[in-house]
Amino acid sequence: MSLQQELGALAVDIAHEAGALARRRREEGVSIAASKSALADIVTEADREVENLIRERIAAARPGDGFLGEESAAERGTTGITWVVDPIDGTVNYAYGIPSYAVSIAAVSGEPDPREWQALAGVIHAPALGELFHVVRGEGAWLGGQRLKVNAEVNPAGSLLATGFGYDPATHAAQLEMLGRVMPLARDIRRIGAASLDLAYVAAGRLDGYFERGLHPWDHAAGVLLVEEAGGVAAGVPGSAPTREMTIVGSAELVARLSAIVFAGAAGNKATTP
Ligand code: LIP
Repeated sequence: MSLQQELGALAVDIAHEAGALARRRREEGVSIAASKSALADIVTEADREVENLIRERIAAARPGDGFLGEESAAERGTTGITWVVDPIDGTVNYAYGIPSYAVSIAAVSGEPDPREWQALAGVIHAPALGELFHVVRGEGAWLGGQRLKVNAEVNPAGSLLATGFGYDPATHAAQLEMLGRVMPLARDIRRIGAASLDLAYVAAGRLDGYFERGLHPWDHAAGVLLVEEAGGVAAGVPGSAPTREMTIVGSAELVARLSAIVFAGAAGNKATTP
């Protein structure tokens, strides 16, 4: 078994356990533990409990690996591998009882910086929806046993696009202005509320493309590898990998068209980065 296969198998194993815990806690009732960057940016007790479980399982299986999670302190490792984890992506959906939430776990090599790392394996598990997306670099992207492929067809009706909005209300005007510029490209827009699922759905061809400003590394680490292994392209600002400034994924042709629109407006309109 190669290193990436070992990392992928561990990620899937942990995601099953973490997803079961998240779902159980949801059924028992969810309590908000705190707000973070803005009033709307909540963390639940379950977010923290699930991340602790993931962190403990990884440390037991691979002591020395680094950890970069949404709810706990970052830790640099000694092995060259870092785990990038969003224990419950789609936290607001989770708090409201909307089933579109997911455990997102990725293993990356190199610097724990999305501009520099190489993602080796990942998993996105939506326990309430009964779906587990998994990926190992060089071995394709999968939903269970079904191989995934991004949708590269250009539909005359336009593209089915997903996006999202930051928790900080101060970012909404610029994000809505950007959406207005993108809309002529779209047949419709979806706002699912969990970046990892947006990314997984692009990989699965359920969406043609997805763009969002303000994502954290744990939101996109696993999903970007899924999209790339499904034949898609992931971009940030022109010439960069996805970062907080921008994440755009889809077929190469759609990403080029979306980037041209998204960044044409940015030149004249100093959009605030959340
Ligand atoms: C969320 C993302 C979503 C984005 C939200 C938030 P969280 O992550 O999945 O796409 O629009 O602002 O970043 O906070 O639920 O882990």
